[in-house]
Parts: sequence; C-alpha cells; structure tokens
Amino acid sequence: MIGAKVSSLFPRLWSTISLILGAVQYLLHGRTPPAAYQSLITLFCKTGGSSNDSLSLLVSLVHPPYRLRRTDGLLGDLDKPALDTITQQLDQAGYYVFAQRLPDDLSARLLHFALTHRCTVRPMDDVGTSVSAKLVDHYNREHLEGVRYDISAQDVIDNPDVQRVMADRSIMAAAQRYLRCKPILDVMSMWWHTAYSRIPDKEAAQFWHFDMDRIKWIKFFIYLTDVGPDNGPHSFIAGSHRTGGIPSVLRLKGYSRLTDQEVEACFSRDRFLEFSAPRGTIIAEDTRGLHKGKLVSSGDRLILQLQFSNCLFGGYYAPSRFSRILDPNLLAMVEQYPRLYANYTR
Ligand SMILES: O=C(O)CCC(=O)C(=O)O
Repeated sequence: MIGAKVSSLFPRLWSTISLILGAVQYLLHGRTPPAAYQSLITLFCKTGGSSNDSLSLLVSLVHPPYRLRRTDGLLGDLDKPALDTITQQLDQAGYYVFAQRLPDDLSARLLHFALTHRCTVRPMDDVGTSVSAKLVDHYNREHLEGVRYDISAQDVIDNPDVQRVMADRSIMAAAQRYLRCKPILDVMSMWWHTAYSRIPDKEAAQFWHFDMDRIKWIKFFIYLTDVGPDNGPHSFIAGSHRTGGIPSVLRLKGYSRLTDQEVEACFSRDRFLEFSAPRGTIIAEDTRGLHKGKLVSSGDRLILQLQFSNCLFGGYYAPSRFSRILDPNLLAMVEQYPRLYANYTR
C-alpha cells in the first residue's frame, strides 16, 4: 500500500529502493527478484545509464580485475597498447571489429556443427505468445520454417570448438579491460537468421533495441558465415551505448523494440553501422547501445555469441553447466579464473 503510493509519487526513488533491496537479496541468495530487475530497467530508462555506471563502479571495487599473465589468443597478442586502443574505441564508439579472424578450420567445424545439430525454430511475431519454439533435427537450408533458429545454450557450451573459444585469453582480456572488473562469461548462444520472411521480426531481434539484462556487459559476435548486405548484417548505432546516448524520447518508450523511422529521426546517417564481413570476423559491442540484426533478404547468417558481464544481477536465464570440459585450456582457465566461469561450473 505504502509502496504503491511511493512508487506513483516518486517513481525514481521507488525504483532505487527496490533495486537496493533486490541487490541485498541477490547477495544473500544469488537470485534477482523480478521487481529489482524491472527497477534496473526503469532506472536506465530514466537516467540514460548513470544508474548502471554507479553500480558498475561498486562492482569494480568489490571484484577488481584479474592480474593476467598472458593475453594472447584468437585476437592476436593483445599487449597493453593494443588493449588500450580497443578499450578506447569501445568506450567512445561502443564497438570494435578485430583484424584477426577465427581460423578457417575452426569456423568450418562450427558451421558444420550448426548445420547438423538439433535446434529450435523461434516463434515469430505473428503467432501469439502461446506458441512455443519448435525443436527440429537440424537447420535445413532447403526447407525454412522460421526466421531464427537457436541452438540450446547447453549444446553450445558442450561443443569442444566452442569451449576453445570460451577458453581464449585474448577475448577474456579485452572483456575484462572494458568491464574494469573480473568478468563473468554468462551468456553463450549460437543462432541462424534466415530469409524466411520479407518483413523484420521483433522476436528475432530485427528491430532496433537496447539490451538491459545486466548492469554492464560486452558481447562478442562471431560470424560463422560470410555476411554481405543481403545476409542480415548485425547493425549498430555508433556511440549510442554512452550515458545519455539514447535520447530520452526513445528511452521513455521503455524496454521495447523501435522502428527504423523512430530511430532514424534521432541519429545522423553516419552513426548507422552495418557490419558486412567475411566468416570468422569477431565484433565486440556494448549492446546497451541501439542494435539489431538487419532483415535477411537472401541466404542466411550464423553467429556464435559470447557475453561477459560484470555481475549476474539482472534478468533470468535458464542455468546450464558444462557436461564435460573437453578443451584442456578451458580446464586450466576454469581453475585460474573461477569467477569468469562461475555461471557454467556452479
Ligand atoms: O542478430 C543480431 O544481429 C542482433 C542480436 C541482438 O540483438 C543481441 O544479441 O542482443
């Protein structure tokens, strides 16, 4: 009763109280109450991101970065100047496209895995919420059934080639530098986008949006097929991840999908980026900024994605744990960096 009154009179104050109470519960029980997660989103929409920035500062104090002895790997040997350059561009523009690509044999094996492994067809916007994802034996390029096909997080993390990427020291180093704290690798996903539909689909993330599942995070998108302008390149608005980077007129629409027209009215043309790039390309991006997958007009696109966060406070993801660690480097990394893999080892 009192809560309802305070929340209508002082929404920002109420969200702050609910967030603090939720953070205490999270620290005690490791779970974020739904109301506190909603408050994280509400405060982002109201403050433009300064609420996330303050919380991130606290997390960095509690979990300062690991001292890394080695930072070499799939992205090359990332010495201090290289990490400085990457972090500076991420801070300013919100994205970084690495010159180093995934080795072609690794991309080829991951592509084969995604072509032969079971996956689910994600229900599209026009089918109502009662329809659930359809499990199929494998993604069949000759017989499309939807726009987005997801391979389950469990199957993704149990793949030995994915485990090699998860164990990569250079990717981890870039993530840690950007997050300014010990990172947690908390979301692993792999999905196809297809040319099934002529109109963009919200459920397949083909409308502009920002993410807000965590306090701070960074995603690595790895293309496993060549991506040209017709294959649904990942798209981003440069600099929109910065505090206040999304104008309030868009933020105040809440946590929702936005049309091209709404977004084009707010940013100059030169800020709109489409990442057309060959297979193996790795893009780091702070998806607090506005982004989407462009509609696929021909062919398809396969992505492997890693998300590193500064804390697991926030949205709920079904838990998954490694069934078996098959990559020897990953075993060593899990021992060395327990917080990094806590989401998959608990
Ligand atoms: O498929 C894409 O390019 C968009 C992905 C996306 O929205 C996300 O990972 O948050």
